[in-house]
Amino acid sequence: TKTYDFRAMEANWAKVWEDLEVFKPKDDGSAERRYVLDMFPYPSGDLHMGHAEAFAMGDVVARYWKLKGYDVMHPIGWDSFGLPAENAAIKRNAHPAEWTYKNIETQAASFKRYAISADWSRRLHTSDPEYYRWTQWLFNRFYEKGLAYRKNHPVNWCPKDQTVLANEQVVNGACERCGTQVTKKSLNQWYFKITDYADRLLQDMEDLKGHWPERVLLMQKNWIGRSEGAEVTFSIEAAGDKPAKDVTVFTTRPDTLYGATFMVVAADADLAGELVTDEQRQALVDYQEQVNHLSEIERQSTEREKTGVFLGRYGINPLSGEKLPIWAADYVLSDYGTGAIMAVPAHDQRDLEFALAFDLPVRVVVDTGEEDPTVSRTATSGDGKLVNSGQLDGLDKQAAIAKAIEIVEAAGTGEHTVNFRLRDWLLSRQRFWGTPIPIIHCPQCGEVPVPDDQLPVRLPENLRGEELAPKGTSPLAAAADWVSVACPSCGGHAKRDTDTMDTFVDSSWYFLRFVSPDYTQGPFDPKAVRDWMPVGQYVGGVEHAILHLLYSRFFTKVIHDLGLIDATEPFSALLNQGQVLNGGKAMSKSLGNGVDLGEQLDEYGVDAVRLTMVFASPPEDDVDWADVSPSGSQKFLARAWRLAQDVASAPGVDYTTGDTALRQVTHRTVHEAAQLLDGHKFNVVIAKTMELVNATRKTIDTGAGAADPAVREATGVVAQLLSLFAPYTAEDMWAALGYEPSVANSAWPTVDEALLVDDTITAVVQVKGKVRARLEVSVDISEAELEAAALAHENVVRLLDGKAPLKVIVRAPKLVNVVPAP
Ligand code: ANZ
Ligand code: ZN
Repeated sequence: TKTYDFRAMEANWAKVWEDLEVFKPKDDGSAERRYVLDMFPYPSGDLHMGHAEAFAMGDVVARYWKLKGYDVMHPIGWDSFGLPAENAAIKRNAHPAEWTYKNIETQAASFKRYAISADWSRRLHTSDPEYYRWTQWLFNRFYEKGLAYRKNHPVNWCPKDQTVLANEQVVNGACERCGTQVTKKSLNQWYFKITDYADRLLQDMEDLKGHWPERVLLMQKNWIGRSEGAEVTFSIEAAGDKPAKDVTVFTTRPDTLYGATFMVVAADADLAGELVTDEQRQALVDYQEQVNHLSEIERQSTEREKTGVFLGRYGINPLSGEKLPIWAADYVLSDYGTGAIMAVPAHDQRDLEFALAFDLPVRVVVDTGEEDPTVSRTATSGDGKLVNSGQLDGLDKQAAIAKAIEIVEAAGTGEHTVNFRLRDWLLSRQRFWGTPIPIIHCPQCGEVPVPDDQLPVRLPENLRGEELAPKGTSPLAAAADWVSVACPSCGGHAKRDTDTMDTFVDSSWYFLRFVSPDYTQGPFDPKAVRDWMPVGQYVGGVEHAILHLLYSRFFTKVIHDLGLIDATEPFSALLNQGQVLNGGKAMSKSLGNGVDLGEQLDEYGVDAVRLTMVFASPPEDDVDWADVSPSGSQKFLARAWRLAQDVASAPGVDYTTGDTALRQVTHRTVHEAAQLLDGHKFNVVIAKTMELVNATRKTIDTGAGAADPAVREATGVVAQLLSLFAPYTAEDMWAALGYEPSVANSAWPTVDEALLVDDTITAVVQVKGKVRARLEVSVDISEAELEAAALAHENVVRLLDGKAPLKVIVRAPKLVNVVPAP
C-alpha cells in the first residue's frame, strides 16, 4: 500500500497547478469577481515564520472564495525599495538591485513551494522602472493638485554621521549609532498634503466598521486626532521697545478660561523669539539650544521634569482681563494648534507640573468634588460646576464650553475651531534606493515636473558601495551626470531633485497596479479597476495599522478625486493575523529562539506547517510555536489522506443511497464550515474536519464499509475542506478519488437541508379540520417556516385551489390548521 509521502506530493502538484494556471482569474464576467490581497512582502532574505502565518491566512480566504464560485484574484508582488538593500550594497560594494532581486527570486521560489494560490502572472516589484514610472506619474498628479509641496522642516541631524535620524534613532539627545549630540537641521523637503483629507479619512471609517478590526479603526482615529475647541486671542502688552501684539491659543477647554494663570509658547517657535524681552533673550537662546538636542518623542515624554523660561511679557485674558505671564517651554509643540497655549494648571496635568516647578498660581474653576490639585498634584479634568468664573459660574462643563465660545465670538476675540493631530506626510528621503522625485529645479523656471512622457526618471545604475552612503545630502547628488539635466520648460541648465520617496508611497497604490500590471497607458486600466476594486479581503500585520493603511486610504481618495477610479476606500475588509512566537516571546536573533521556516517545511512538509499555523488559534491571535505540534498535524493529514485510498465506490455513485448517519455529519460540517469561514474561525473549521475524518473512518471500519456512497461523499468533502489549509494532501486525495485536478476548481458542496435536521418531529397539517398531510420537520422550526412548508404541500395546494386561505393557525412544531376562504 502507498504511504503518505508529502515530498512526492509537493514535487508533483506544484507543477500541475502552475501548468494549469489554476489560480489565474477568468476575468470574463462569468462569475462575481473578488479580490484577496496579502500585504506584499519586503525582500529581506528568505521567507520566515511570520510570512508563513500571514500568507496561510490570506490563502484560506482566497481558496474558500474560489470554491464558492467567485472569480478570485489573489496577486503577489514585492515592496522592493528600501534601506536594507542599500545598506547591504554599501557593505558589499554592490548595487542594491543585486541584493533585492536575488532575494525576490528566493522568496518567489519559497512562496511557490508554500503553495500560495497566487496568480503569478500579475507579479510586480515596486523597484521596477515599469512600476515606479507610475509612482512618479501619480506624484505629478498630486503636484498639479497642490497636494505635493516643499517646505523647510527641521530634522534630527547627526553631525558626525552626516545623516538625518528618525525620532526613534535619537536616544537621550544622542545619535543611536555613534553617541554624538544630535542637532536640528533645516531641510527643504517634500510633503503630501494628507491633512486636507483628515475629515474624510475620519468620516469614511464609518463604512469600515464591522469589517476592519476595531482596534485598527481606533488607532487611525487617534492618529488623525480630531479635537474640537476654540482659538482664543490674548493681547500682549507692550514692553520696552517691544510693541503690543496678539497671541492666539488653541484650547479644547474654553470653559476653563478663568483658570488660566499663565501662557506658554513653544520654545522652538519663531513666536518665542518675537516676544522675548532683551533681558530674557540670552536665557531663551540657552534654553533653545538645550531643546534642540531632544527628539519629538523625548519632548512629549510625561516622565521628564518640566523646563522653561520666562519671556518677560504679559498677556491679557480676554474674559477676565487678568494679566498672565508668558513662558516658553518644550512641552508645547510648535506645530500643533497655534504653538501657544493658555495654561490651566488646576485642570491640565502638564500645566500643573509646570506651575508646581516654577511656583505659578493654581486656580480651580471646575468643582469636580476632588481634592485640591495643588495638594494631590493631580489636575482634575472631569465634569462639575464652574466656580470663580464670572458669567460662567454655576454652569456645567459642556454648557460652559458653549457659553465661553459664544462670549469670545461675540467679542471678536475667538472662535470655535477643529484641530487635527495628523501632520502632512513627509515623503522626502535622502537615500538612494527609492523612487526618484520627478522634479527638476531650474534657476529660471523654479520647480518643473518631469513631463509624463519622459517618465520614468530612472535611478542611475553606475553607483556602487560607498557611493550610495548618505553624506548629508542624498547620494543621488553625487551622480553628477544624472543630476545635470536640461530644463523641460526653458531648455536651460537645470538639476534634478535628488531626494527619493518614502517607500510608503510605493505601497500606497500597488493594489491598483495589480488589476492590470502590464498596462502602459496609465498606472492602471480603468476598466480593470472598475471590475476588481475595492479589495474584498486585505490581510496583514497590525504593525501596519496606522501608516500604510492611512496612506493607502489617502491615495485612493486622491485618485478618486482625480476622476481615475470610483472607489473611495481601498480595502473593504481587513484581517490582522497574529504573530508567531516561540516560548511566548517574539522570535529574535538576540533571544536565540528563532525557528527556521525552511527547516520546518523540510521536516514536516508544507501542509503540516500550514495546517499547524491555522489550527493553533483564531487568525487574529498569536501562535506560540512551542505549544503546537506540526508532527501531530502531519499524522492527521496522513489519516485523512488514507480515507481517499480506502474509498471503494466509483465517481458518479448516488450519494442519496448512502449511510444517513455519516451523510448527516458531512452535510452539517459543510454547513457549519461556511459560516465559520465567513466569520474567520478557520481553526474551528479544521477541528470540524477532524471530526468528519473520524466519522468517516468509523463508517469504513465498523459501519457501512468503504464501498458505501456516503464514504465517498464524506472523503470528497474532507479533500475540499483541506484544500484551504493543506493543498497538496487535498489534491492528492482528489486524484485518488478519481477526479481531475484541481480540487481548487471544484464547487463548494451543496448542502442538503434535510440532512441538517437533527431531531425531527412529524407535524400534522389539517385543512378544514381534517388531516391532509404530515411533514418531517425540525423540532425548532419557526412558525413562519412551518406555515410555508404546510402551504407548499401538494395536498394543501390542491385543496386551496389557487385561493389564499382565510386563516392559518400554526402551533410549531406540531400542528398547522388551514381555514380556506369560503
Ligand atoms: C487649556 C486647557 C485646560 C487645556 C484644560 C486642556 C485642559 P488635544 O485634545 O490633544 O487637542 N495644547 C494646545 N496646543 C498645544 C501645543 N501646541 N502643544 C501642547 N499642548 C497644546 O489637546 C488640546 C489641549 O492641549 C489644549 O487645551 C491645550 O491645553 C493643549 F483643563 O487649553 B488646553
Ligand atoms: Zn527652466
